[in-house]
Amino acid sequence: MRLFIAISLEGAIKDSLIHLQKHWQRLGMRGHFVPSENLHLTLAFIGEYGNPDDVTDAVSTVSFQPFTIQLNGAGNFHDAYWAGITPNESLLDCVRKIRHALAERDIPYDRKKFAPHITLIRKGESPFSMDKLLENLPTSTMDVSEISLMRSNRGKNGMIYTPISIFYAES
Ligand code: 2AM
Repeated sequence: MRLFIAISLEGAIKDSLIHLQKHWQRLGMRGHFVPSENLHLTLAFIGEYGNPDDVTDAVSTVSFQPFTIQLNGAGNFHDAYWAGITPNESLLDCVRKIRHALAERDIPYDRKKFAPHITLIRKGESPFSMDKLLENLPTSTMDVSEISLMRSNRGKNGMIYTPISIFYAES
C-alpha cells in the first residue's frame, strides 16, 4: 500500500488555503484543485510498502513537542502549484527524527531534501506568471500536536487519503 507521513491541516491554515485556491481560480488558474479534506503537509513519503505496522512501530519511537507551522510563500514545480511553510527548527527536527526512525528499521522513504509545501493544484495551467499568484498570500499558522501515517488510494474521483495511525506530541 502507498504510505506517507503527514500533518493534516485544520483551522485557520486550512481556511486560508481554501481561500487561496478560490482566489487563484478566480484569477483564471485551471487544473485539479486538491479537495480541502486532502490538504496536508508531507513529512516523509514512503510509497509502496507492505507492512504499515512496521511504520507505526518506527514512528511511535519518535517523541516531539507541539510546534507551530506558518504559511510562507508559494511556487510551482512544473504543473504542481503549492503554498510554502516556513522551515522552522521544530518542524525540521521532527522530520529528521521521523526519517531517522524509518531509516533505522530499513523502511524506504523518499530521501529528497525536505522542502515543506502543501500542493494546492495539480496539472495546473496558469494564464500568467507566478508573480501574479504571489500577491496577497496568507501567513496563517497552525499549532501541530499530532502527525499521521496516511494511506493513499486512487479513488474514482481522485486520491483518497486515510489515516492509519496517529502520533501525538508530548504534552
Ligand atoms: P506533492 O504534493 O508535492 O506531490 C502523497 O503523494 C504526498 O506525498 C504528497 O504530498 C506528495 O507531494 C508527497 N510526496 C513526496 N515525495 C513523493 C514522491 N516521490 N512521489 C509521490 N508523492 C510524494
